[in-house]
Formats: sequence, structure tokens, C-alpha cells
Amino acid sequence: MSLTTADYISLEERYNAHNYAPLDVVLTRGEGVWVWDVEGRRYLDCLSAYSAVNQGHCHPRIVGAMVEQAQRLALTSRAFRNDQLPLLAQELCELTGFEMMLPMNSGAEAVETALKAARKWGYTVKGVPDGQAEIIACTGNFHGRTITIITFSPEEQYRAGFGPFTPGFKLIPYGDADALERAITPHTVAFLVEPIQGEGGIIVPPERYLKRVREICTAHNVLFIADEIQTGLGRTGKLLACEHEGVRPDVVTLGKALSGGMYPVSAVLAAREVLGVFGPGDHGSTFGGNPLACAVAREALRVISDEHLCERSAELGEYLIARLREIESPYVQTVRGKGLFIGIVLKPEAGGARRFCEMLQSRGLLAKETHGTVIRLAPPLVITKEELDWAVEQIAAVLA
Ligand code: IF1
Repeated sequence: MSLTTADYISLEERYNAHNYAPLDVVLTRGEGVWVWDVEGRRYLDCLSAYSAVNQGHCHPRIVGAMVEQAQRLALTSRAFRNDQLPLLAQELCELTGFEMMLPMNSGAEAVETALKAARKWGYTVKGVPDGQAEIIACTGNFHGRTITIITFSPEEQYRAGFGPFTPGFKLIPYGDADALERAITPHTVAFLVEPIQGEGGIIVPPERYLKRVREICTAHNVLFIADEIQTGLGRTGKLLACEHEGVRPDVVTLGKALSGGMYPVSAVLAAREVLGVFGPGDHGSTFGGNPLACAVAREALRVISDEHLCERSAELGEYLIARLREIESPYVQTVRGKGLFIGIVLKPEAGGARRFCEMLQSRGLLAKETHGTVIRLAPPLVITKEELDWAVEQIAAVLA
């Protein structure tokens, strides 16, 4: 006797905390860009678990690496060494050009790790007086859900009821390099920024913004921390979105697609001068750097290279944006994005993006609105042009 969609929903509503309002589709299987619900209906996934599934659902090579490693050794803790972590560290550093990495699990943990590294770097390298370190972040940001991170969330709902918060953070407008320069004081240790804001509504900053951020951070001896948890690993058409401006941050956070969505794996990348501030016992995680995570991440990175997913994202993204801009609709204000990281921004009179996502769902396409008025499109990077054409047909039909 199999359960129906309604059965699963009522169980979840009864026994699971209500911290989400998902579309009422209960998924049970995935393969590449496609997912299937418990009624056997097939959907094109245009969210990719918020860009965690860049390599496509259940990529056979990543599944293979996971099964093989799971049968051999899954977890050692960091009290002992394992034979996967050193190889992931080497491969990830060589791929991205950073000197060191530190492995964690969730994106929020990677961001927390970057903030801790920046503070300690501020005290031990920059010479900021103890307890005085300041970190600057941006309006419209999303970096995770821990109490420290929501301290500087611009979204009132993410903070309401969760105080008291962590001191030492300051918000400035996103995309405004002059505001960064004005906000820096002798106690500033870092500037934390998304190269393109995801939750903020797929906000692409003005051209040369990241270049100027780089110059300002260098001039004031402030660490430039790029949160590439969502934009990284091919999503925007480059391995790291900062490459669009030829810019190298001091610190990069990665998560999501680092495992192809198979397992929670995140990491912080930086120079030895920064990650070198951590000594034994300063920081850690039971699961961070475990051999299962590392084997999965190693294969997930190889898939990105072998299947040319950055190049695919760049080419197909350009094609998709052009096709979406051709759609004649009374509701669309603009289409923006880079690579396969695209937002269809609706006019206020469209009545919100959620109802369009529901219409798309009934046509077999899953997308998620952001900020109420933006339909976010971020399919797995393994999508084909034909599949994109089919998606455009569905989108054009609901926006007509
Ligand atoms: C949820 C958003 C996306 C992130 C950046 C850190 C994290 C995220 C740039 C934290 C996570 C997720 C979390 C997820 C929804 C999702 C999201 F709409 F909330 F903002 F993707 F757009 N930095 N983003 O985007 O990573 O700890 O979650 O692994 O439901 O909260 P995490």
C-alpha cells in the first residue's frame, strides 16, 4: 500500500517543524535534470536544490564514488587522519589557485569558519586590538542561518525572535564600492560579499564592482571574503563568479555543488597567512573532512571539469537569457543573470512569482520564487539545449 502525495504532506505537517512552505510536490527519484514525484509525474528541475545539484541528480560517477567510499570508510573524525582529505585539499587548491582549505559540512559553517579566520587574522596579523574586530557585509545578503550570520541579515523575519545577536558587524549597500571605502575603519578585518546575490533576487552588481572591492580591500588591509556557496563551481559560467572580473578574493567559501548535492560538504579557501591562524583545537567539526565527504567532493569536482560544466553554463545561460528576453509578456519587467543563474523579474502587477511557479509545476517544471517577485531559474548544468527549449515553451505559456 503506497502513500499518496496528500498522505506524505499530512505526515510532514504533523511531525515536522513548519519552517518551510514548499510547493506541494513530493519527490522520490531524480536523474540528471529530471525528478519524479510519488505519483509518477516527471518534472524538469530548474532549482537544482539552490545550485547544489549543478552536476545533475544522482550523477552516476558521484554515486559510484560515494558507494565505493561508503563501503570502505565513512568517518574517522579528525582525531585520526584519513586518505581522502589530503587528496581533496590538494585537488581543490590546485583547481582554484588557493594555498589552503578547511573542510566543513554546511554552507553556514563555512561562512562561520571564514568569519572566525578573519577575526583571528585581524588580531594576530593585522594588529587590531583584542575584541574590536569589525566585519562589513551587504544589504540583500544571504549567508546562512546561524545566530551570528543572521545578526547581519537584512531580512527582518530571519532575525525576529532570535536575539541577542553577535556584535562586530556592519551593513552597507550592495554594489556600492564607495560605501565600502567609507565604512572601513582601522578595526575592519573583512568584507563579506556574494559576487552575485542569490536570495537577494539574482542581483548582478554593477560592472567593475568586484574589481574596486579588491582594490579597496588591498589598500586598507581588509580581507575580501567572497561567498561563492551558491555562485561557485560553474553556476554563473565560471568556476568562481569572481573570475568574471578577473578578481581573486582573499577568502572563498564553497558548499552546495562541492558534493554535487550528494552529501553536505563545504570548504573555506584562502592563503596560508589566513587559514594558518588556526592551530590544533581552535576550530573543528565531527564530520568536516570525513573520507566519505572528501571522496564525493573529489568526484564532484572532476565531473565539473570533465563535463565542461562551466563552459556549458556560460553558453547555455547566454542562450536561455536571450530566449527568455524574447518572451512577450505583460508581467515581465526584466530578465537578469549570468550563466545558468537567472532571475525573471516580474512587474508588481503580476501578483507575485509564486503563482507562476505553481503554474509551471502543473506543466512539469519546478522553479522557486525569490523575494516574492523573481522567478529563479538555475537548472542542473548538464541540461541540454533541447531541454532548455522545452522549459522556455512552458515559461512563455504561463507568462502569456
Ligand atoms: C534555505 C536562499 C538560496 C547561500 C549563500 C551561504 C548559504 C547559502 C550565498 C548557507 C544558502 C540556501 C539555504 C536554503 C535556501 C538557499 C537560498 F534562498 F535562502 F538564499 F540558495 F538562494 N551562502 N542558501 O545561498 O548554506 O548552510 O544552507 O548550506 O532553505 O535556507 P547552508
